[in-house]
Amino acid sequence: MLIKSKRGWELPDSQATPESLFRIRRSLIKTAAAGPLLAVPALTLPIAACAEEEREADPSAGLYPVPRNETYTVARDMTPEKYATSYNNFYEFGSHKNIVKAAQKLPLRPWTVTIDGMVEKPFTIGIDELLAKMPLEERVYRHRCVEAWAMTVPWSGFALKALVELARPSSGAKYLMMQTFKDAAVAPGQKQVWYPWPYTEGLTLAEATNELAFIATGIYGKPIPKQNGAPLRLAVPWKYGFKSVKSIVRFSFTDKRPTTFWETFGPREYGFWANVNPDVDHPRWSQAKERLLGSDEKVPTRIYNGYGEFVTDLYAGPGMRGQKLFM
Ligand SMILES: Nc1nc2c(c(=O)[nH]1)N[C@H]1C(S)=C(S)[C@@H](COP(=O)(O)O)O[C@H]1N2
Ligand SMILES: [Mo]
Repeated sequence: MLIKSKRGWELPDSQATPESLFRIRRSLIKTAAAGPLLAVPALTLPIAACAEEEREADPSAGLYPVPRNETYTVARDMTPEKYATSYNNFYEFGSHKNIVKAAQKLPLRPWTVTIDGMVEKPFTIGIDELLAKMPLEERVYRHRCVEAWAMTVPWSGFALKALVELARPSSGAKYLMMQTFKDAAVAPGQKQVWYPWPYTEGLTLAEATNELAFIATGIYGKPIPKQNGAPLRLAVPWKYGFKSVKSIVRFSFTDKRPTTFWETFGPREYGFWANVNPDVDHPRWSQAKERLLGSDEKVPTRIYNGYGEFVTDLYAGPGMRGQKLFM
């Protein structure tokens, strides 16, 4: 059979994915023969089938829609809602794109967020109390996955800076670490022991307080669906999508750079900074173009995903010399 060799951006997403570090996985499965890894393959676990109309009502529904902040405009069509809410990356619920049903197991309440580390006084706050304190607005942002698919969506939520101010970090804090919940009874993907759960991400404090850094609590004028990271997820549109950690339960301030989920899993391919740059290829594919969800049109990718005017200065200092800013 003749196999046409494809450019990276022509690869189906199933190939152009972090999960295609299959070598590691295979060798683990081999060594674990007949062990728990094989006995409980995540994809065959029963998942809670749940039709749209049966879905749990979101207690925050009354808060939306919220006024749009027109500072952030995007010169391309909005992705139709059905694509943005049905083609997802959420490895806790499966290492493929079709995780909507599995994600319905995620409980919306009670949901608490812990703010700790280098802060004046650590505290835990319920999501509804947090939502009541934060200035909610809508922002239309581009989203660029490292796998080379992209979308344009209206997020609702609040500036991450507002949460940093609420947290009152001490002067020595340099980074903000953010973590997803950990509960393998809810998220069968977390039984895949070769991943470094819980999903962890981080930003410098300068990045976290940049005006673009956003905590999304809604999408398309409604509460954010479970598959998109309910009840709160990060949106940092100048970085590859994997930085935008979902279903956050912990914000921790620290003076040490956090080691992140994908960086731990595949350090040769995924770094801490992960800023979008069409000229810096992924080791296994080109980043020059992106595929728009819905139309499947291929369009050129832009430096910092089109947000250079907001973020270029973050990376200009001498401290950035030698940093791998684009992987
Ligand atoms: N906890 C968690 N957060 C996550 C992921 C994940 O697997 N788990 N995937 C990331 C990746 S790779 C992308 S592209 C976006 C996808 O967000 P979406 O499904 O809302 O489009 O979520 C990011 N946040
Ligand atoms: Mo991604």
